[in-house]
Amino acid sequence: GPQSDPIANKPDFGSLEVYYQTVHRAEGGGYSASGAEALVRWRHSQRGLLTPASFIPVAEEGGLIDALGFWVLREACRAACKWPENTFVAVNVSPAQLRRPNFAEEVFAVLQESGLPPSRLELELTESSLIEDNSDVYTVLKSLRSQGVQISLDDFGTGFSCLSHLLRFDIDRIKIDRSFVSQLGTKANGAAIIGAIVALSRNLGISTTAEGVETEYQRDFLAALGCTDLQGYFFSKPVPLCDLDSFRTAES
Ligand code: G
Ligand code: G
Ligand code: MN
Ligand code: NA
Repeated sequence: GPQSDPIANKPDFGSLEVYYQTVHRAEGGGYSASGAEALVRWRHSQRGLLTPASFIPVAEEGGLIDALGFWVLREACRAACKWPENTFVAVNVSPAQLRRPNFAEEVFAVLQESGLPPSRLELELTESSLIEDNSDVYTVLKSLRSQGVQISLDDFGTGFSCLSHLLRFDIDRIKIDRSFVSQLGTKANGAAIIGAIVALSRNLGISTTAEGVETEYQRDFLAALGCTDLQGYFFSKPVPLCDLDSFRTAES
């Protein structure tokens, strides 16, 4: 059934790979990497490297998303253990995963096994995870945060009733959707909306990551607004772990 051990029932994930896209923070005149987001890929023998849009919905419908999600989580935690201590790894979580009553305990087990401190893990939820008025989800999030796991709201501004989610759930970070960032420098609306989200977040004590930063203009504009972190092709595309140069230490 859906509540059985997702790891024991793990299908063969041999052709899945985790890519990482760095997240950057203004520091001492530069922009150093503060963390990275794990983004799953499927290396298909005939069709090449597939992005999640082509297989995540299938995994969700076929009941494989729990197993896939835990596989990505484990890979990401193991990888992040070798990065500098002040960095985080962000992992995307599907709504179905969050509906598992034991989800928090399962995450703690992966953290313990990998040795990654909970505060270095950030779980990215979409607003659709929070839409159903589900007290289990509330309990799961509370439990995760009580151990120091960070919770972020992905694609912020594109879903429904986002402000009521901020009222009901304690969130550590908002990820500003790239549709707003892409308007910077071309349309006034994007700047106004991002300014409002950043101001709101600061007042609530929530961090912000702007996604889809592609130009120097966008970087400078977002930094001036007080956006906490920046992510996008301007800094780096998602890359395989072996190409993640930002976190490489002298010995590795
Ligand atoms: O990787 P890409 O750059 O194409 O990402 C597309 C979408 O796939 C994003 O919305 C991202 O949140 C989602 N995604 C990427 N990796 C994972 C994953 O491991 N689990 C889930 N549930 N979604 C993921
Ligand atoms: O989880 P999320 O929905 O935020 O997924 C991030 C998606 O955004 C991935 O598909 C990733 O490849 C993509 N992405 C990351 N940076 C950029 C960027 O600067 N521009 C564009 N167009 N897409 C980006
Ligand atoms: Mn994401
Ligand atoms: Na996003």
